[in-house]
Amino acid sequence: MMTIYGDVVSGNCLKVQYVADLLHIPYRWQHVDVVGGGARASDFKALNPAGQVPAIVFPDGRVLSQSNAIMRYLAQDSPLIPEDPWLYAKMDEWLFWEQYSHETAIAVLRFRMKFQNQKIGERDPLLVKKGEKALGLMEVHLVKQGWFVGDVLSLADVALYAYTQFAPEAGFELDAYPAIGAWLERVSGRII
Ligand SMILES: N[C@@H](CCC(=O)N[C@@H](CS)C(=O)NCC(=O)O)C(=O)O
Repeated sequence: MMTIYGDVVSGNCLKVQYVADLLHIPYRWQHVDVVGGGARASDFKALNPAGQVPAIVFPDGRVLSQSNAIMRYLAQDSPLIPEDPWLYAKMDEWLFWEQYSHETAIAVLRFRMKFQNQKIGERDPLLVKKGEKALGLMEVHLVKQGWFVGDVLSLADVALYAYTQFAPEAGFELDAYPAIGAWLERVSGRII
């Protein structure tokens, strides 16, 4: 059985948990205390030199990190990855966008507010702008279609759900994004 090293406070770790649960892949969960610096401890860095969770370890000792790489590996040949090459590429488009334009703003602001007691008025304005831009782009897309790729739940939805669900903890009012609100409910109905 594989072991997921992670912390449920981390959206990146939740992505891996959601996919494993959705696909009924058995796993052992090994808690790593992210806020307490557990991912930087030398025993964990011996597994993942990047010092970040999530990471998964297979029974034969192979280790894989990076949430989206893990999701793609676990979900291969499953309905969470489109068979059509174009839709597959569009899914990847969202996954790469999520890592650079979405996760880096919303997750960072949330971490500072939730775990480092940063107040809403102290948020980095550039990150606020980046987060608003990301949510705005998602809203425009979701007004037109119910899921990010094609007409079914895919890894693009799982990846984007992970931190969008926590956007209010990063100081973003989701009332301003009704299509995102409806999509969050649709996704949570499938993965929780
Ligand atoms: N791009 C990576 C980001 C991983 C990441 O930033 N992990 C955070 C938790 S969400 C972490 O382990 N931080 C530990 C630290 O900075 O000490 C992924 O998607 O897995």
